[in-house]
Amino acid sequence: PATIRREDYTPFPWLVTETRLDFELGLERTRVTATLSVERNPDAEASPTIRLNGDGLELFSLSCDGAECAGHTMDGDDLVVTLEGYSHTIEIVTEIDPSANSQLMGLYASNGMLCTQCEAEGFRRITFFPDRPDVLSTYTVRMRGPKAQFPVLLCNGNRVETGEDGEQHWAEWHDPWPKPSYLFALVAGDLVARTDSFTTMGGREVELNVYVRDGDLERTAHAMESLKRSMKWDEEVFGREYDLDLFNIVAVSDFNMGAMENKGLNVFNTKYVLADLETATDGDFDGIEGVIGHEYFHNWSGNRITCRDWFQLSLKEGFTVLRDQLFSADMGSAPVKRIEDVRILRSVQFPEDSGPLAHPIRPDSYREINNFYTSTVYNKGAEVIRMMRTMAGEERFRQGTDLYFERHDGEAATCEDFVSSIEEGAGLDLKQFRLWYSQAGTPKVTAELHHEGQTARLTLSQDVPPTPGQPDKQPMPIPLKIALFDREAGTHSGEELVVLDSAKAEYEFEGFERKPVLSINRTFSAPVTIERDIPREDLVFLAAHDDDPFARYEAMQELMTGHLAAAAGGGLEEQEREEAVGDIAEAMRAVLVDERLDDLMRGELMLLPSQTYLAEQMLVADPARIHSEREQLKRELGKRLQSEMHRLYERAEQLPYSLDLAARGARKVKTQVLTYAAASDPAKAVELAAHQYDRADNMTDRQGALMVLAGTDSAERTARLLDFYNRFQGNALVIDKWFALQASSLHPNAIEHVRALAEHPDFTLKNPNRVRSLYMAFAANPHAFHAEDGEGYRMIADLILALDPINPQTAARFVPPLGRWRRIEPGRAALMRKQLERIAASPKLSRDTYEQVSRSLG
Ligand code: BAL
Ligand code: ZN
Repeated sequence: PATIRREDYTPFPWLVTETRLDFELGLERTRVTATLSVERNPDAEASPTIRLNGDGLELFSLSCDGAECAGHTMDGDDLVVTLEGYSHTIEIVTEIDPSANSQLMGLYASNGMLCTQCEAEGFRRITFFPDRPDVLSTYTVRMRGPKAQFPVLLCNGNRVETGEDGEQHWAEWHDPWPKPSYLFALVAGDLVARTDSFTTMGGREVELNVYVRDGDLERTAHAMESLKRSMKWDEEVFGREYDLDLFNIVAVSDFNMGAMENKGLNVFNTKYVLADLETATDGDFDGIEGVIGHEYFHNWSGNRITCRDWFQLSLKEGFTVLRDQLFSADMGSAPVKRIEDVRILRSVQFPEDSGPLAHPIRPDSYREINNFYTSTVYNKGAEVIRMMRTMAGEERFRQGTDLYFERHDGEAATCEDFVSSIEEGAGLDLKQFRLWYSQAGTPKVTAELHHEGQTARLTLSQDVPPTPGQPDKQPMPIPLKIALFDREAGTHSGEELVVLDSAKAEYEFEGFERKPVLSINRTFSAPVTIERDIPREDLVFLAAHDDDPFARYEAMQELMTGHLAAAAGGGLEEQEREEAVGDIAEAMRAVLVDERLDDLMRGELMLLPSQTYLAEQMLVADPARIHSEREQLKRELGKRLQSEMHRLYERAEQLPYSLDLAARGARKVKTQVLTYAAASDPAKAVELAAHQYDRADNMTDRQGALMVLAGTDSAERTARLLDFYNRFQGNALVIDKWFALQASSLHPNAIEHVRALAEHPDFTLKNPNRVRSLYMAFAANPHAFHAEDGEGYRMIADLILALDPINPQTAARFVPPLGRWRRIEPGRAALMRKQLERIAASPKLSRDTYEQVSRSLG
């Protein structure tokens, strides 16, 4: 497949001023008539032809200005039409079979309804069109179909006309906002809606609908409340007002992504819409609020201002992730939200950045754009913009974003446009900062603190590691919030922001009688790793005293990571181990009994670093050793802190269910205590977990208990798994949990369980949520995935080969776990590589999977 390069961008020679689409709807046969009004683009080089992208389309008929076209050819899947004059009307008729569309890109059938997914290049599977984000057009869409089958007909914008004609009915929609084809959406089906309204700051009354299948309506209240909160928040914090009289959300169960921000008609994975206390965990509630916010915020950062080309994806995604993170922080616990965001970054993006698939947040080339909807583009992209905000301060950053929205409204813009706007609006010099857009790799900052007389001297140096195609890197500006603590007083005299913009720099701080304790990268002000030689007692001090909650969490993590990496890496003398575990236990004891801490934060501080994060600390990791050391630490902590944990559990158990932060915190620490008990006293853990399961009046408690039971070899495990299945049979999202709990369990036979579950009648390769619930959970379960004989790798490779012909986009998402082979010990690395080679040898790989596998082997 051809490589597409950022530097080759040229504007499209034609403007598509109006697009009219007529759909004759049917699950198995939908006829699409597209009428495009085109005229020459004065800002582009003239062309004698217009290229209309297609993907697997059959051309039924074609006309230009009501007559035969001067000429046309097929170039691969694209239709190239000769046009001689300045402006023309092209009419194209295609026919598609939505029921055969298992890729879930373009127009497809899901449970008897029709829906679309067009980002990035799905529109070309509906009709021939210049399917690129810089071609903006005004759409009028008429759809017609059997009323009984498709009582609800939805599209972008406003409904302007409806009518009936025997058993058929039709609706016409008009979207006044010019948009790229990737934001087109159509839904037709038997749906019901929760309806509400929102009055914007300018007084516009907006009708809000959340459409779901009959029976799901009761589970849409949280989604609707989240939507209203998002609309209000965006007005207050970013000054952004909604711009149509209608905002529709539709939930579909077969969906590749989380959701999609189509103009005025967001299409959502049911996972991010449906929730009630019996079927959704606290995490699910948060996920819904975050994703509803994210898609809504795209209306400005994505739709009103879109991307010039797909290399600019982070322009809308990085910025919108930052916006959703800030929104969620304002709606709940800001410190806990920050910790969760950093945990995702470190467990998904850092490994991406240090592996064969590393790429800058604004990539330079791709073969399949679907492969670049990555944690780097999204999460690191958000961190990069967050750094600008940190350097500018909130107020000046807002001036920057105001300027961006004002200057580029209605345009297809670039990352450079965004940076220039922030630079000018916020009054920052971002010349060197632009390197964050072009250089891949997680910078490593080394910090050394010396003390002499009254002076503390901090030496910082940075190293941006080589990544594929980028052997040499330049130093980047790295904003680091720091504080120097007096170890006796337990306080510091103020936080400072230093911006390290050279390979090495020294900073002096006066007035320190004793060597202070350094707290660095507070709030995770920069997406870097920090290397420092810090005594364990200083980490214990920070874990108890740091007033920045993130830094306190970080100190706990560093304390545990230092020990586990040393233990799994080279082995430890018994005495060293004893001392390290003793220090960790004391720090954890302080966390368990600290009355100033809320339980949500306590739950964070109790978390052990993940295996992925630990593996990331090592040049070459042995997953089995990391797993056993981590389990051993859990066991030790569980034993040593048994009575503190018991008291915590008993206290937490008293709180009745509510969605307030205290009750959520209580649920979080309860399950944490169970995980420690499972390691230190399995019989007791089984008893407690079974009790928690049986008494549960909410999914958070029930799932937490079942997760712990799933890792045990007990009769209680079997009974509760069966109960869970029977209780929720028919509820797809909860049955997804049932699959995932078993695939991610600590049970020694997890791999056999996954093999058996793949044969379960409820398992299907056709539904991405189900596939992910079984196999993503499995690939993220190190002790099962990294089975010594390579069976886990073989199973993932088998899945990729089976799924690729059905849904290549989802199949390719399973390649990265195998692509980590260079960072795994040689025996397993060879087995991982062998599976990648086996996939590569398959004669008919999709462009998606081919690209990921070849980069991973590269
Ligand atoms: N634009 C794809 C889905 C999302 O990021 O919102
Ligand atoms: Zn997005």
